[in-house]
Amino acid sequence: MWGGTPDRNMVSNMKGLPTEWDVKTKKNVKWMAELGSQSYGNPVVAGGMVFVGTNNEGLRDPKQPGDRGVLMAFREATGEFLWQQTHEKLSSGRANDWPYQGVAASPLVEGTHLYYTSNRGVVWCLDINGFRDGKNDGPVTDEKLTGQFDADVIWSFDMMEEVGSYPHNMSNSSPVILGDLVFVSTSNGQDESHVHIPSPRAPAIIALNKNTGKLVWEDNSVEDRILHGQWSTPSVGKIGGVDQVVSAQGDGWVRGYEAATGKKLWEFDTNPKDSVWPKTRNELIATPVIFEDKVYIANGQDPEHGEGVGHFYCIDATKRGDITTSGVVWRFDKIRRSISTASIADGLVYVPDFSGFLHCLDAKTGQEYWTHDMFAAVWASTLVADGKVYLGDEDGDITILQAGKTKKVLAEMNMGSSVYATPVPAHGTLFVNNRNQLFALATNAGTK
Ligand SMILES: [Ca+2]
Ligand SMILES: [Ca+2]
Repeated sequence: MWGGTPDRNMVSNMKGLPTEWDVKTKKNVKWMAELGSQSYGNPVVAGGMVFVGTNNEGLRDPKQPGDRGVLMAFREATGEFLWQQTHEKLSSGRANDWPYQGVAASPLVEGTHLYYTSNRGVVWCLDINGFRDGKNDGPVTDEKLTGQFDADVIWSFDMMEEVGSYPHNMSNSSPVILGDLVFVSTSNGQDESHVHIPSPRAPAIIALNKNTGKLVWEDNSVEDRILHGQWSTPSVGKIGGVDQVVSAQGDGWVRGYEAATGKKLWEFDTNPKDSVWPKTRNELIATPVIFEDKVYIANGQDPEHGEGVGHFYCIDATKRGDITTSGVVWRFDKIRRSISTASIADGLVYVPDFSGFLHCLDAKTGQEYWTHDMFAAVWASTLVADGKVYLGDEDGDITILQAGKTKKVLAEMNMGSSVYATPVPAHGTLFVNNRNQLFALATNAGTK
């Protein structure tokens, strides 16, 4: 899943990941697969396959032409294309489904079931083995396309139809699961006027039964106070002994819910009370990270709004009610607007901002140890693994730094086009997608 684990902490205990490669000479490049022309989601590796969202400019199937969102599946060992599911764009256009942006969510795989949100605001549950297992898995068995390259649908839930959400520009939530429930954000937001909220009664977050796709609970604490869109994705973890879903919402508040029931436990405003949208008041696009009873998150804005002031918080999520004051463990105000999710490892927080600065902070106090300037906008998040910090940027560079209180840049490799995704480790291989290609990188792979 996005972040690897339900707490979304971008940290892995994997060893032996590659620290150098060259996509031109193919050094340490195990394989490369062509995607569409824009890819904002992250690869997810499970069941011997790699899954990634993109658009349809790669046109794998001429019978499914035009601008579409696409989820593709590849064989993990070889990069062989296995199957895809495509989604035509919504007829409402950029208001709900921005041209060429494709499937922007990262999927989640549990066993043989894969869950993701399409560009049309539909939550899908698919069989990762598609029709290659010789079986059309249900309840949905009326798929029009049932070839070996097509997707086997188990169920789907249309958030626009079922809970009345009106996604602003794009639906992008990456699901998270606890027990029988799958949680997603609806992306409900403003219309293109940037004044009206067509569906103020639609929830910001929903819980579906993972087996049936039926709605179990929903919450719309945000009501008509959405600043813009809702593009954060929820996290799950045990906090103070309680299983919580943590959701960063369109009014700039983070909310914690009892996972099983949807009962709201706490809420936290990430904006100073005197801040003014859009100059100083921010939305929340980063994913909240749950670590040792705390929630870590940066606020920021849609990349189209450019750079600006931001805030990063460590929140005590064992508190209840409005914990905007009582729940602040520390805050860090030198960060700029950020859409990146933090990594917390060995007492340190690594979090980049959209202005291109990677910050290393003390997880307990928020003290800053160092900042690294990537010299390019950062949409992605850090991966910490094997004592190293990996981070990609809009110039297409992946920088590898030494993890720890002392800054040391170890390597920088260019991927050929913008990297909006976060490097994903699996079985000693690093999976990285740029805008249009998916790479499997491993030491001693490739031609040199
Ligand atoms: Ca099947
Ligand atoms: Ca089916």
